[in-house]
Amino acid sequence: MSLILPKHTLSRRRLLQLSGLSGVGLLLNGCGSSFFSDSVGPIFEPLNQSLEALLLTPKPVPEFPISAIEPDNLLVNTFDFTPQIDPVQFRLTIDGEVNNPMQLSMADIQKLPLTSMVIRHVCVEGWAAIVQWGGVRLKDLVALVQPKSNVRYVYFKSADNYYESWDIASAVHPQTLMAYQKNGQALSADNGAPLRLASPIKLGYKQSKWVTQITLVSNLLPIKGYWEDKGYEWFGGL
Ligand SMILES: Nc1nc2c(c(=O)[nH]1)N[C@H]1C(S)=C(S)[C@@H](COP(=O)(O)O)O[C@H]1N2
Ligand SMILES: [Mo]
Repeated sequence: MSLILPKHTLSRRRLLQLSGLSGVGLLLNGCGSSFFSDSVGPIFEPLNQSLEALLLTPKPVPEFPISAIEPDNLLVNTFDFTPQIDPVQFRLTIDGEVNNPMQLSMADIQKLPLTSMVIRHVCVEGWAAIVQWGGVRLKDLVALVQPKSNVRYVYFKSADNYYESWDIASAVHPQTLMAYQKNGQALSADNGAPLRLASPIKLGYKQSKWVTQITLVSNLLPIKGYWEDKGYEWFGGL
């Protein structure tokens, strides 16, 4: 498999073991490293003290039943062009102030636990839609790369030159996903395939499509986001 880890290598079996654990267990189970072999031990250790405190307090946003999905209401909102990305060639880079930077294929990502949620997507241009998103919790990806304790922000780079930045607490919220499914089907190119952000706690413009790189940092740069740098509010909370 093509999971690339500079220091540690996850076998397919280890990834499957990992996928059987709940997200909370993955991050907070401090005795995990004695249970698993040394090669995967680090990913079962706590993220770190300061990030754990954030994980204990997130408020879950109420979700909708499947019957509430509004399949026609999610308008495609793309400002530049729609990148056509080969899902087999695609690699998601996760780097920055982390101990284990990684490049993950879609096959790697799809071995991690799948979370599905029905939430409202809200665009500041005046429309909203109830959508089902399926994907991997961003916090599970963050745990894999072992962020350093000073990490406070996350940058997202997209294949259409769009870019975004989020606070770490919102990024590791249990309902913040890197989604590869919409309304029960594989994500389309228009909606951000192969991988996009989806979260009920942020406005539409924060939810980058075609994400190719996730970078964890301790400080925000002067460049914050495609719309933020044109005057939109940075936090973009819902
Ligand atoms: N890379 C990228 N991500 C993006 C955009 C974009 O133009 N490029 N548009 C944003 C806006 S304003 C919204 S409302 C949603 C729309 O998602 P959709 O096109 O899947 O409905 O994507 C967001 N993410
Ligand atoms: Mo939007």
